[in-house]
Amino acid sequence: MTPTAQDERKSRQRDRRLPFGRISVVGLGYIGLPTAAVFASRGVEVIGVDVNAHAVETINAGRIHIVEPDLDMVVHAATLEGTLRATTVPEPAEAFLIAVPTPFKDGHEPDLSYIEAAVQAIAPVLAKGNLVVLESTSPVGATEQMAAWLAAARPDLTFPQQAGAESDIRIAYCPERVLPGHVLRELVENDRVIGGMTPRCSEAACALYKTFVMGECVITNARTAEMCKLTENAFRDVNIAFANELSLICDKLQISVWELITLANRHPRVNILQSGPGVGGHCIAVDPWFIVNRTPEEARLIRTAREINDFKPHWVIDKVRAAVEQVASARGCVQAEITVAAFGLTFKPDIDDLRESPALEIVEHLTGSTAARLLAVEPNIEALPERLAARGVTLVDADDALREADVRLLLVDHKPFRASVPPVGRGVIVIDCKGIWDRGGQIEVP
Ligand code: SAJ
Repeated sequence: MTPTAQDERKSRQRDRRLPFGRISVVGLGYIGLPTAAVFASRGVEVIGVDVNAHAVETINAGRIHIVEPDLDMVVHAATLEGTLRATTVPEPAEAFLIAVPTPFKDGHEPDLSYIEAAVQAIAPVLAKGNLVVLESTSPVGATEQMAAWLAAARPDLTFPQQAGAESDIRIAYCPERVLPGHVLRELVENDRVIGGMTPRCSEAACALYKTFVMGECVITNARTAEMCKLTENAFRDVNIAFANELSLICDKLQISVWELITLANRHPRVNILQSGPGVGGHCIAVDPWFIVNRTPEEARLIRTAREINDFKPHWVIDKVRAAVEQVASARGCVQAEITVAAFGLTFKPDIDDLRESPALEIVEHLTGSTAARLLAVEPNIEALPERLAARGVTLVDADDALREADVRLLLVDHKPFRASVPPVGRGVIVIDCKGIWDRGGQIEVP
């Protein structure tokens, strides 16, 4: 950056009275990078930290290593402007935001090792007056645990659990709540829940987020903020499980679940979500387990919802296998002569993200559980992931799949699939998990 650009930025910061001159975002993934970029776009100097050297290089070159609409432009502009810089080694800053993964281990035990590693990385550069905010979706108590790790690493500083409002370091939990695919808009527009370890911690975090948040910044304590994030995703999971359970019931009772939900939702106080092939992504299928793990006796509904949603792909697989058998026996041929085409592989419509996708899981499982030939149609990717390609699945376009398939398996309601209902030839079976080609569920056209 030229001195002139730097001077201009500094004077802009002064003009707008930004509460923090330099912040550091630790973890430059699906949440950390957009957050860093949005802060930087408001004139804040942002140091992004990530252990992945490739990600760091890519960002410093003004490009991105993840998929999110418009993020490339914001990152490009911020690196050009000099407000965003990435590094693998933390540097001093006034505020640190931690946005690292929190997966679970065996037995759905939350894995906080990425948070612990981030804490150990920033501890040496922490200074009196700094704010540390945890954004990662976390089990209740994680913020207190983070504060304890920091206190152990820096006995020369005081923390809220020791010094209350007078602590040297302020600590808060502030969960991200943005929808993949709409991250840049939702980061700015959504309300933010801010749970400081003390009211002064909350105030500091609130001032930080107000740099770009147009929604309301609502203050609570750290535990409630942690539980709030888990509750939002568990609520959605339970509601989808309700729809998925209805889809099994309706299949048995020969009722269209799609028509049923549409009709029930006409009631002014009923709002059922949609059934599908299962629940995917890295949030809704994971976060409810953080509640179940901490309170297994109490979280019975939340656990059951998880089990129902995890069961749904297996139910779909059985449907496909039964359909293959049915077509083969009607034709008097072997199953290897039957073609199944799967429409959609991503974890939800109109994205290219295959991670934790029930559609992908179904197709992969089918490669080992049916002799039928398998085709896949996925308009949002260029090539099949190795785990499908190596097992004989072929990526084709929708027209070829429609022409060749004896069993049409609609898994994701991508826009091109929603555009029209393809005519069904004699003897073809349609298994529509999203109710866009077959509002009556599974039907056989004689
Ligand atoms: N799904 C259904 N039926 C529905 C809606 C969704 O089967 O009616 C399925 C989707 O196909 C997908 C899964 O659920 O497989 C999850 O998709 P989603 O769009 O519900 O959620 P995510 O995982 O993309 O994002 C969620 C959001 N949480 C809520 O809406 C409460 C987002 O706001 C969170 O920030 C995000 O999790 C997160 O990072 O925690």
